[in-house]
Order: sequence, then C-alpha cells, then structure tokens
Amino acid sequence: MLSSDQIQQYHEEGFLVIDNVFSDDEIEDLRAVLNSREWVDALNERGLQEHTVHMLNITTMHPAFLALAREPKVTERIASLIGPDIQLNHSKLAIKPPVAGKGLFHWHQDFAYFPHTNTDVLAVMIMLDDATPENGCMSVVRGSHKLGLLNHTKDGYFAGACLEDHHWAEESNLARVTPRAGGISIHHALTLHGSPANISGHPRRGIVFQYRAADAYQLADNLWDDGGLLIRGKRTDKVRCEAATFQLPRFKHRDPQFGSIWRQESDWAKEMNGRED
Ligand SMILES: O=C(O)CCC(=O)C(=O)O
Repeated sequence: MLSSDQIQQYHEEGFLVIDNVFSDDEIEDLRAVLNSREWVDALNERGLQEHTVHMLNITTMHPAFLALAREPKVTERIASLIGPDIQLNHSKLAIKPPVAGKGLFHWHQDFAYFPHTNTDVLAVMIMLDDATPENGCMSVVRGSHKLGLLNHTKDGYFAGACLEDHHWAEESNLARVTPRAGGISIHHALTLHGSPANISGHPRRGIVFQYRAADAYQLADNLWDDGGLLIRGKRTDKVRCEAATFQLPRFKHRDPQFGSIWRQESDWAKEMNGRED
C-alpha cells in the first residue's frame, strides 16, 4: 500500500519514486533472465535484437515478466491510485544502450499515444540499474497531469512528442526521476516527461508496465499482445468516461508499432472524408 503522503504526492505532482521495493536478489534474478538461454530464444523466435530500446510485449515472452506485472509489491501500491480492478495496457523492456543518440525521448504524455475514456492510466518503471542523469533518467514536469492532454501533433499528424516547449522551460518545475536499482517510479499517463540519451557508457535497464483501471477503455493506437490482461481484481465490462475531449493520434505513415485500431471510420467513409492515412 502507499502512504497517504505518497498518494497525495501522486495526485499533486503526477509521479512518485519509491526505492527498495525489490531486494538485490530479486533484481539479480531479473537481470539473469536477460542473459538466459530462454530469453535469447524468445528474442530469436520473434526476430528481435537485444539492443532494441523499447521491447514490447515482454509478459508474453517470459514467465518472470508476467509474474512481475502481477507482483503485489507493485499492484497493491497502484491499487491505491487507480482502484482495485487493474488491467495491463502493455509491457516493455526499456533498455537505453550506451550508444550515441540512442534512447532519447522527447517531451510527451503517454496518454497521447493511447488515449482512454478516463485518465486512471499510469506507468510503473522497475529499475534494474540505478537511474541517473548520465544514463538518461526521465524528467517530469511537476503537476503537468493536471493540464489535460496537450497537443502532440504537427501539421495535423501525430508527432510522437509535445511541441509546446514553454511547459518545460522553467527548471524549477522539473523533477529528475532517479530510483535506484530495485526501486520504482510511477507516473500518471498525462504527466509530461522526457529523457535524454544515455552517455554513461553502461546500459540502463528498466521494465515498464502501463496499467489502467479496468473501466478505462482504449480509444486509439494498438492493442498490444498483453493489452487487457487482468492483473488484479476482476473484469467488470463497465466503461467510465471522463468529461474531456481527447485528440486521437492520427498517423501520417502506417507504422506496424503504432496502428490505430479504432479509427471510427470505414474505408469508404475515409475516402469520402478525403483522408489518406
Ligand atoms: O526509458 C525511459 O527512460 C523513458 C521512456 C519513456 O518516456 C516512455 O516510454 O514513455
């Protein structure tokens, strides 16, 4: 469970850092998975390469990651934030290799990629290495989850990043997110965040689970392989809608990673509407 101070901080600032959630042995076991024959076989089967910065669907690739997504040390904590019935939206291994230019993420809100009917959606990152400014830790804009969904489009298409740079211009509004190995960070899906490339000379490994309240229905983008996986509580088949207007990401080029499963437009209507995407 989270303390009342932690719950208050999440609601006020849009993020939390909690150290010492996992023991050294537990983290060592997770690191060992990444060096195991089973993991290499899982990568080979899918034609993936180890240095992929964001490797999605990891709960489907190894039982250790499935168990981790359901680990009560995480799920009991986030139940204090998004309620008892929790689903996975997606999972990923977030490796920042020490390769020039790799692993930079421009300022964005995760929600812009996969808007839902309500905003009880959050990311948990479990650190397998200490997160530091040198290895490209995230920075967040404190309280930015209260700004609603910001503009992530350029020329009408999804840009993958927010272009309103005044939001992160004021250094005193920013917080570096630096959990140590075994610690976690939690951030609201509307929290504006970004991170630079890794210049530390060593890889930075984190495991990210995007969770959602079971009554948050996804409005756009992909249904990932583990999307909708029941993590805690029950499936209610209820939808809760917040009173807000969300921009759906409209993609200029079809990208196998970022589809648009619920376009709300038939091929015929799309043609009539004069849209080419
Ligand atoms: O890997 C990181 O440090 C940040 C990744 C990120 O910003 C994201 O996945 O939304």
